[in-house]
Amino acid sequence: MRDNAFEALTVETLPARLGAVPEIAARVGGSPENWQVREVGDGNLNLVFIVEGASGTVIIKQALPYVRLVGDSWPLPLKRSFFEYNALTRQEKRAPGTVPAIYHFDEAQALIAMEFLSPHVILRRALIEGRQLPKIGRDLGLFMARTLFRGSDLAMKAPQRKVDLALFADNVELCDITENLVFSDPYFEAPMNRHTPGLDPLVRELRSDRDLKVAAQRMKHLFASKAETMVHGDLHTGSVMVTEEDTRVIDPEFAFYGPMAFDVGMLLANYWMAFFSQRGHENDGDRTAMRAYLLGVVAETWGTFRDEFARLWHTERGGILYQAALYEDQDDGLASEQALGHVLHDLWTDMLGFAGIEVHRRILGLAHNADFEAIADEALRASCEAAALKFGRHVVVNRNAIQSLAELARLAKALDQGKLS
Ligand code: SR1
Ligand code: MG
Repeated sequence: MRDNAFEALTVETLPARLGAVPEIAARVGGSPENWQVREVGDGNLNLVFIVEGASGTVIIKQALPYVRLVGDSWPLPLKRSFFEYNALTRQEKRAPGTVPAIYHFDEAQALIAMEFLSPHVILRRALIEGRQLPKIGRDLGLFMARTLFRGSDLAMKAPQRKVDLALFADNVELCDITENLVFSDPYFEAPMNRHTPGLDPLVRELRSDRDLKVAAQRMKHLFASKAETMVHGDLHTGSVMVTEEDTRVIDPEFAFYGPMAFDVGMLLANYWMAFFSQRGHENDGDRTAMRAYLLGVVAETWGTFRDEFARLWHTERGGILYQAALYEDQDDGLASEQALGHVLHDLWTDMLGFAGIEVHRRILGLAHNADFEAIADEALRASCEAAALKFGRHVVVNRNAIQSLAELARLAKALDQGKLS
């Protein structure tokens, strides 16, 4: 630690190593040898410690030089911590109060000390347990509209945005994970893929589905080339912590300049997957109300996102795009509305495309969702996953023709009830 060369923390070494950092020592309090330290990381990539002392509790997140899920055979640069830190600070400015407070960042140690959120739990866990969180639709819709709009050429000054674009362009390896794991691997027999055995016939069908494979690559093309705003980059329900009253977004290490609709599509896909997994969690009671709640959350999230985006369009459109000089300043408000309509329409179709792909990769690729994985009965799990896969296929292939979320809610219910093959 003296020359500050990277060294992974352990429960045993953490107090001595971080006890000397004033921002951490002051928050935790007491003497470091009395700190209670637990490693609780259950994600795919990093170490996460809860450090408790006489005055308080702090989270220490440290990147490892490899993918934790796979091991040191898959190296991954530590700089992802730098991107996470920079994304968190921008998200806090653009959507205050929606991310954990940051106390300290050590780039060489790839370490971020941040607020311990309590009694928050991971949203995915809460949805698996059947908890209905009343605020997530509104909170996450606002979070996305504010961070995505305010990080784009609709709002930022062009020189500042270009500096940020260049900064996040170096997050090459994490983009590469998404480019392969999300957009390509699910559609062929890639070495790291796995799926529930009962899905074999459907998986063969999907992997030989020409329209689907073309649509998936259309979406990958957009992901790789539409450098529109700073996206979170991994906005699934495992990246959200909740209580009944509070919603916080965590883990933006995949942040980069990409398409706005990527975050929205990924989040909605994870709600839909939570919907399709409910049949597998009915041991402790019927989940009909939970299913209705989840479809309501999809609608509320999208509706809030769209309305807040429109509000920002009317009040904060100070960037180089769709300048007021051409529209409102010439008393041509209708032109501004027409342009907004086009932008929202593109967001809608792109959101649907990204959502369908995200559903597929969580069932066919390397990184699965606990929503389905926690279903012990393999035949039941395959049946839930099959309905989700068919839904994902419909959404991505027909994204230009889908008119409403109500239409998709009807489709989701019919597939879930086995009324469509
Ligand atoms: C190898 S990383 C697999 C997945 O975990 C992260 O949370 C991202 O979703 C990534 O795609
Ligand atoms: Mg993560």
